[in-house]
Amino acid sequence: ESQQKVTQPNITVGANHPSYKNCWRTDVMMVTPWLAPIVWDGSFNIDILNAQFHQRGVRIGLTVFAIKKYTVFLKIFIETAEKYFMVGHKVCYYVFTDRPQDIPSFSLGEGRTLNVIEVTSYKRWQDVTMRRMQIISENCLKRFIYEVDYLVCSDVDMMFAGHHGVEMLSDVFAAIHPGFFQASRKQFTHERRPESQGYIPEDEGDYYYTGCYFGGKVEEVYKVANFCHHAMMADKAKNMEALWHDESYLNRYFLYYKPTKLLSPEYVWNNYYGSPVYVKIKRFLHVDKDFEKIRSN
Ligand code: 2GW
Ligand code: MN
Repeated sequence: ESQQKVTQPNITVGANHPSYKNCWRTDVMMVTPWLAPIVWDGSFNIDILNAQFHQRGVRIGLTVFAIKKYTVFLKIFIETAEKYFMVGHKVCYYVFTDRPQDIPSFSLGEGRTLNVIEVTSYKRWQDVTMRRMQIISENCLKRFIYEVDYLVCSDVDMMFAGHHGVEMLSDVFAAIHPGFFQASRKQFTHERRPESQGYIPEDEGDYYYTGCYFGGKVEEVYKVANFCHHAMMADKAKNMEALWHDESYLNRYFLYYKPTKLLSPEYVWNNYYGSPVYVKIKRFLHVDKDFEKIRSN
């Protein structure tokens, strides 16, 4: 691939909006080639967006799975979500767990509710993480469609550390994996076996998206989750599993059904990747986990 020299645009033409200065950056890509915005700090005016979403009375669901020992992550997840996630909007948490008795009670802000939904666990951890897609898709039809407008689907071993507001929302959105936002296409860890339903050819792939945070309108999330679940089942029938499990199938989906908005790695940071200058704010962090302890049965 030829190295393209990116020239920094100087935005002066047509920049009439009084607050445009706080809504444009020239050091990072702010829009995909298919014209989906990439959300970075300094790319939006939250007051304008909040007014728009309040006008529509938008309801937002946040799904999270806490199966087996992963229930320990829930406290910090919910407590930090109360501080940073969609503050001032209507929020429904959906906690899927096999241990409802281990879910503590939380004091929630106004307009926010938490629903605990019991699900069965799976023996293999790969199935625990992958089956989330099946459960999400089923609940889209059964429940979410009646209760919320947008859904955000997250890993539980995370903590909110900065604003996550309605700027994220769009028909269907994905987050750029923090380990790959500066990587070239050939470095993306997509599934490369053509026999797999997660297959992405070497010369395709737009970004490497993380499996730990995605969302959109309920009907769009249904399509994402339903595709991923069926792709997994088709592979399973052939005794296959994509390299990064649900994340691989998610990347495959987004290659051919492109997200309408992308979240910059600010929205899913991992301190393992340090502090690059582009990342002005780390809004969401992977919590360190003792792998041995937390992943043993
Ligand atoms: C247990 C053993 C090994 C791996 C996962 C689990 C496990 C996961 C579990 O016992 N209980 C549980 O509730 N989970 C859920 O699955 C939980 O919500 C957790 O956040 C999610 C994904 O597992 P996690 O966070 O351990 O995997 P990561 O952080 O390495 O996740 C990335 O890769 C995964 C696929 O391998 C997924 O795509 C995930 O979305 C990615 O962030
Ligand atoms: Mn995780």
